[in-house]
Amino acid sequence: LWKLMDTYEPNDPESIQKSFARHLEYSLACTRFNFTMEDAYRAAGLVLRDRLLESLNDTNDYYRKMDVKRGYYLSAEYLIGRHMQNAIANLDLEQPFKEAFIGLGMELEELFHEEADPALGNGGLGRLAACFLDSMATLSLPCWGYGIRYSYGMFKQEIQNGRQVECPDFWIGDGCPFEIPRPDITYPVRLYGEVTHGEDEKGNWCVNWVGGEIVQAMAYDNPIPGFDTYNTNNLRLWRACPSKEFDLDMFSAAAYADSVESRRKAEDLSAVLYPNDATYEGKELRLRQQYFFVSASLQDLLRDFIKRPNYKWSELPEKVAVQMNDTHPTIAVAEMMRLLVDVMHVHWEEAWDLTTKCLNYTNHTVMPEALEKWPVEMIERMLPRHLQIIGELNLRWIKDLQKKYGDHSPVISALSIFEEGDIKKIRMGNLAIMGANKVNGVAAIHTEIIKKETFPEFYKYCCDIGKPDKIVNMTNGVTPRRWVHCANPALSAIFTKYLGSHEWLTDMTKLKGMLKFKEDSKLHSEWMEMKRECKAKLAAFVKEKCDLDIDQDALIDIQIKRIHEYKRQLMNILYVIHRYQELKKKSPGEREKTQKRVVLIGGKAASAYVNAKIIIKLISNVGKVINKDPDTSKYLKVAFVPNYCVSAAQVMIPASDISEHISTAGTEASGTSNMKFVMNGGLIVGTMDGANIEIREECGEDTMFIFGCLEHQVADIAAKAKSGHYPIDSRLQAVFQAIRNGDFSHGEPEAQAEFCSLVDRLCNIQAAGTWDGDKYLVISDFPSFIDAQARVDATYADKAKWCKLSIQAASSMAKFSTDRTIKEYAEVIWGVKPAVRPLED
Ligand code: DL6
Repeated sequence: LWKLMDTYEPNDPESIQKSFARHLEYSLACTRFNFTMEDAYRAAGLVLRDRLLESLNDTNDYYRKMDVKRGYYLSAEYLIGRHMQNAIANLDLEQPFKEAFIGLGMELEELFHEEADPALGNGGLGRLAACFLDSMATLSLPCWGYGIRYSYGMFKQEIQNGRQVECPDFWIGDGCPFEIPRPDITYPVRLYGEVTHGEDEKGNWCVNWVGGEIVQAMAYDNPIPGFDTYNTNNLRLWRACPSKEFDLDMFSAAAYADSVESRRKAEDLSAVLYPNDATYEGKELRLRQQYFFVSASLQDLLRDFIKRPNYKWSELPEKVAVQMNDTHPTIAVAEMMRLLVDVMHVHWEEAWDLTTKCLNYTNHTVMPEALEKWPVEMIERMLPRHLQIIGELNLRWIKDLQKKYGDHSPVISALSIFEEGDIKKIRMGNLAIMGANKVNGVAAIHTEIIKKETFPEFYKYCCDIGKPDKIVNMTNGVTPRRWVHCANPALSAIFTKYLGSHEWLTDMTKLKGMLKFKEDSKLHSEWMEMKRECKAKLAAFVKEKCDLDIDQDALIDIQIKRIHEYKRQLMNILYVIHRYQELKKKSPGEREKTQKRVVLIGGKAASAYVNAKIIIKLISNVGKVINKDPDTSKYLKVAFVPNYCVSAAQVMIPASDISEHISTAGTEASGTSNMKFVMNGGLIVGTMDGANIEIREECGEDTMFIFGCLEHQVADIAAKAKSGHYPIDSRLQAVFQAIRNGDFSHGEPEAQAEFCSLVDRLCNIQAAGTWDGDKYLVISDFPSFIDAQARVDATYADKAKWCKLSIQAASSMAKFSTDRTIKEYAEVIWGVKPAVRPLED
């Protein structure tokens, strides 16, 4: 068999063509003479899959042979984006694939556009997980991702009459050519039922969780190839299937239909991604999803562990490290205990020792509403054994704390896993920090906030037991393969040309070598040409999506991210209105002298987030007025770009001159699009928040237009806002007035009422005694935001200076490659080492 298989050359264009023709005919049942572009994409996907599968299998064999320690990333979300272009680049198949398809009369680019954009995540957290997978593979680390194969990913956003409409995204439609269904890898996952006590077959006392319903988790593997390595890792996603056993007695009974219905319901478990990010929904289905994928993943990794020859439980932490991505998978603490104690019969104390050495937890947000809490009653019904385990763990935890701090210390109620109240709840954040070996934040400022505000009592406890480094910082990053090389081939070519090799793609410190050319006029003209090329692509994209013509010579100003009040898209659009008002005041001659700008804003709002949806409507309506005004439209355009997603980002980011990262100081944990923009030579208008701070440190103060209050000033300003001593800048007053006058309402009474409600809220007009005012300090930061934008215009006027800053910033981004981030996770948290697969294996 081996000899037969060995007859094709993975990177020979002719082999690629033959394999393409074979897949067209025999896998897809098309003919060579009659197929669509979509068929061609699928067949090309299968050609690629063959190569990926080989590499995945060989890599797994190698990891097994070397008996390496493995890392497992547990995440409810992976915002993967399109796979084909990235996989071709990472497998170093760009040239042969190009040649092969040109030979067949097709452009590879066209095939890429046929691919669905898998959006199995909401935003930053899910996209980070996808970048992490790319870096794990590139660093040849034996690490896998585990998650859920949602049939419906993040909704598709349509904009109808300026408003967001959510449409289902059935991304797997006719199947995804890259994934590998594994009907041979399934695990039962029990839900509900009851706990009984009894004796096992050896007569030992044991606990049995029985009854309820059993769902099968079936694996779907998604190979993740590394760049410049022969290693290919795996993203294993679980799909919920009905339990295999079918109760034959029911065939004749009336309950038959019910039985079929309940089997169908099992499939609903992995049907849909919850479209919320900074808040969570206490919905039972969501907890079921979380437990479902956590249980399957832990069963899978433990099965792999016990397959190792002569395994000993005491060696588990030497062989396994697990990362829990936010609170979503943190039921893993209790499930790991259940599997070790109830199923593997490890003693409780040893099981706890192993659990706390293997598991780690990342916090991704300072928004307290995102730290999940589940009603005890719900856990009791759905996971009765887990409630017992959590109860026992909490008892021991509290005893330990009482010994340290006395019986009635407030530390105890703060750190207890249970929250008292009308509805008693389980705090998943507390369960995670108690059960984790390391807890990390995602940017320096965020990690300090975790210590100071999110988990202050826990940090104190860590210090008191002499382990302050239980909380560590792991500043986020992004993969330069997708976000520079694939998204911006022209820039990638410049770097490779000036640096003499593409080594920078795996070692971004090499980009420092560009700094000596930052004033070189030849590089300047190539750099500007690169930006022009990107802007031309953007212009075509905006025309298609928004039916708007944009001036490619204008300054391109972009804000793309989830719509949220703390991210302050509202402040951005208020500024656009202000700019419009200033333009209107000018004479035609004066207007000629102003900097032309195109402002693009995009992002999805959680479907139940009313204010975020009103902000989208306001942006759309402002666009309708400004873009049509003959006095100003030459100088200022604004559009809301619908359905922001990974593939849209790949077009928009490379074209930006500036991008907006303007969250209130202390609210954005890190941000990662800020990194993508700067890597592509865009400069940032930003607050001293999240990773902006570290980007500024790396790139130089002159490359960033910083404004707004600092994190330590926020509390005082908010107190003033609450008390009513909160002056409003006259320029902002004028903007509010225009909104109140209905200048952007298009005579729609509903929009008028909604826009006024936004303004009233900022102005602190309160409803029935509750303060729900300018929580995110838009009013306070607005004047300095105007100043920052003026500095942008002035700097942009000097093209050589701008170009120099752009080169300087893009060349100083080494720290923000996920290769650096993942290396730190591997060294500091996981203790996982690279296992580089040699080719002959
Ligand atoms: O860590 C990745 C990313 C950060 O860059 C963003 O600042 C943060 O908002 C985001 N968090 C989420 C949802 N959080 N929760 N839960 O996406 O994580």
